[in-house]
Amino acid sequence: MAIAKNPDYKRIATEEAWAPTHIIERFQKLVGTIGDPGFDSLWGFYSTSPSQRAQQVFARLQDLGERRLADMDACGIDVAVLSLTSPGVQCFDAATATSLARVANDELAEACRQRPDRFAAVASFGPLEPANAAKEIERAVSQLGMKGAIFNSHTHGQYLSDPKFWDIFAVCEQLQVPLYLHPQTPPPAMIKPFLEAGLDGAVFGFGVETGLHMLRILTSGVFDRFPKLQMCIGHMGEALPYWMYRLDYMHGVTVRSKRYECLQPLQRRISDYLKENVYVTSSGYGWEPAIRFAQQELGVDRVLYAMDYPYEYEADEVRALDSMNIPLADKKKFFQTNAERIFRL
Ligand code: 1DF
Ligand code: MN
Repeated sequence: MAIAKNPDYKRIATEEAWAPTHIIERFQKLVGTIGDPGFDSLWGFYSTSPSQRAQQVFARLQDLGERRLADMDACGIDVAVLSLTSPGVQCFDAATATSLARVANDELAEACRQRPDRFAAVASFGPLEPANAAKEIERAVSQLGMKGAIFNSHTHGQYLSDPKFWDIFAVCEQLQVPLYLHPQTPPPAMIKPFLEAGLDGAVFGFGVETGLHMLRILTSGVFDRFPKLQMCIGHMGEALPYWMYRLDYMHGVTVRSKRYECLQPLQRRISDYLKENVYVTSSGYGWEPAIRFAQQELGVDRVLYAMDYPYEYEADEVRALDSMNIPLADKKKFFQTNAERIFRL
């Protein structure tokens, strides 16, 4: 049975994946050619597996019309904040990534213009050309009306903690739009023990890789340099909220011991940045205890809803979150008003 609209709040889902056919075809051609076993595992599966999961994800990803709207209606989702699916343009060479990001952003913005009542979007960019990436984010936000930017963790094994990428943080801070750190598979240097156990994907590898990336950004001093920058991470913060106490303690003692040249003192604690510069979405988490923990430790203004369509399309999860035992005012923040404020919908 379809989930009805809720009279008290809109449901805004904030990590919803899309991919145009031409980019999926490029993914298919890239499998086995770029020396990235994670990419091969992920896109080898989705583009060739006869399983129902792969077939359904594959079809749903490519739809920005009736099918997607019907699926949103069936689960009571009022608005989807869309993005190009992982790894986005980051599996391509630098120049291809820059030009494909522009094309994908134009396509996604057009879909949002068709259905401004149902769709909003965040912009892709090619991190390996940081100046062009910043220009594209600026264009996407100020000319296309996109609501922020998104990247899918490492780019050919590189992390945005490296200052050569910091133009990207600068433009997001300056435009006052959120920068969403979305998962992808661990890079070649990390993936072997994950892959040999079948744990490289969304089950665990994604979270480890993405939590690591967020932590590298935090410890590199990005938020001391860009104190107004706001980032988003999915999957209830990729486990980082649960780590906060230990991160504060061990990061603190490690820095004070001067053990690593690369680990310099920060102005605030790790947990302070997580509470003041990071939003957490519930993608892939139909689980009240985790959401309540994040709300308690980060604040109810920092935790917002995401479904992770089409990778996690479960009406029962919407029902479970709808019936969370929290004040209605907090539920409205979770489903609606936090997203409206952060993405300026
Ligand atoms: C999967 C999950 C794939 C997520 C995704 O993009 C993705 C998956 C390719 O289950 O294979 O975005 N996710 O965010 O959990
Ligand atoms: Mn996702």
